Amino acid sequence: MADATASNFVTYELRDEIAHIGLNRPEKRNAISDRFVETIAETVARAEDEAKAVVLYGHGDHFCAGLDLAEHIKKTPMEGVRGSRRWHAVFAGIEHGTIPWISALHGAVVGGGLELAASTHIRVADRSAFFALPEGQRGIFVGGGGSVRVARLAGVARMTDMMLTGRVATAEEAERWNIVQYVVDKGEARRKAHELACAAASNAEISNYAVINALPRIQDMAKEDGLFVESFIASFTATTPEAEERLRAFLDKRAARVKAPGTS
Ligand code: 1HE
Repeated sequence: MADATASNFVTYELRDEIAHIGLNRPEKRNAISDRFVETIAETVARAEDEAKAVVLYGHGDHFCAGLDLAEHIKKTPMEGVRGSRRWHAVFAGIEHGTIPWISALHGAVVGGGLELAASTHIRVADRSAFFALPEGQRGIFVGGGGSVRVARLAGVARMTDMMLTGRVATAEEAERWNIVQYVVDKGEARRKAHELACAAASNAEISNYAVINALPRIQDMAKEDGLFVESFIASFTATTPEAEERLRAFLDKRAARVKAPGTS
């Protein structure tokens, strides 16, 4: 059953070992305040304890309108730095945790909402989703990791265009720009995200950990360093008892084969 946290900013529900985490401030379009960030942090910790994967979605008509601008208006420069560093820490707990996160996006995926989505590992958008970085229009800059994560997904040129001109991308454009990996019909994003989360949750935990932690780090390494690290991770994962059992299951014809698309 859905279970709202103390502050009600986030709902939490465990389905088939998949945590469904809902941003729950629809009257403010799920804009993220300081308390809201702390609630997300608590929920990240709970999911890490209980779930094998997470689906992150927004209640109401939008995924997330980003930073709570009403709260931000009164901040000193140092409060702004601390706030941004806190977002970094909480979002890093998602990106570099131990389980995969799939975001299900609809409506506005804007500013800090896009930064939050960028810290998840797979993004599914329905056709109502739209993507923007209106920080320049608000007189501010990305502070939730966007200059690192969104720039790595979409490229600096796309991000610069979005930030300088206020360009708003459709779900289809966001897929072409590598911001999202799947586009589905309106209302279908959470169902698709759950299906993907179940697929990811059926992998060996250590492989998932390696995928979500090693790939982004290796991408930042020099080629030879990346290859060196890859060998160690490959050898470590392949020599676990779970890998031995999974490899044996395949050879004994007890495990599913890879199927060509469109075949059953
Ligand atoms: C908010 C916020 C918010 C809505 N902070 N209160 N983000 C933005 O610049 C996006 C600002 N929001 C919008 O452009 C629109 O609200 C939406 C396109 C997301 C949705 O439009 P709509 O017509 O459905 O809703 P609305 O009527 O604009 O907003 C409903 C209420 O939510 C309204 O409050 P009310 O008291 O008048 O009912 C809005 O003020 C409130 N609301 N968005 C506070 N963001 C770590 S750095 C990250 C930097 C950023 O994220 S910058 C981008 C901020």
